[in-house]
Amino acid sequence: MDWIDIGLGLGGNVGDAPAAIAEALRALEDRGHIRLGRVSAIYRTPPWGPVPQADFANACALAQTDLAPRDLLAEVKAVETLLGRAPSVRWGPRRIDIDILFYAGATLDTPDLVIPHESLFERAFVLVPLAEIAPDLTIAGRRIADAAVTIATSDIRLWSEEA
Ligand code: PH2
Ligand code: MG
Ligand code: MG
Repeated sequence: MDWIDIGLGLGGNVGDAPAAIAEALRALEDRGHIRLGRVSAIYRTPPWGPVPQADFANACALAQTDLAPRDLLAEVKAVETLLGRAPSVRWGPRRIDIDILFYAGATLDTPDLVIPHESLFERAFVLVPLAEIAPDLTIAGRRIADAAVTIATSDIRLWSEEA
């Protein structure tokens, strides 16, 4: 199989979240099925969704994989488990979450895997890091940098900045 361009979104808010993102990226690469390209900075983002919880660390990565979409999903889940992600409520706190944002130009709509990611364009915590590393990327006909300016991003900060 050829190497396919993909995008990953990473996030976490339990323990040292930036360290978890770094560890996850290292594990994905070490296991041999993902080659990392550009990786964004780590951002501090307010929790999105119905669950009140701590701020998240979020980042995005461009990469290539030799796995088919379903095998890639299994691979990112394996790395989540490796890092000690425990079962939690939907949208609840987690040590690490690794989401497939896009898989080349593929579209897939299944109960456990939707590509492109179904909430990509609603989430500043995805669009801001993705626009940093791939402003001209087009997903589902929309340029990422253009999509990023249509949503509220003022509460997203670099992790390294003071709160
Ligand atoms: N992930 C969630 C729920 N809410 N909020 C932010 N800021 N970042 C996330 O990664 C996140 C979230 C579950 O997927
Ligand atoms: Mg997620
Ligand atoms: Mg997920």
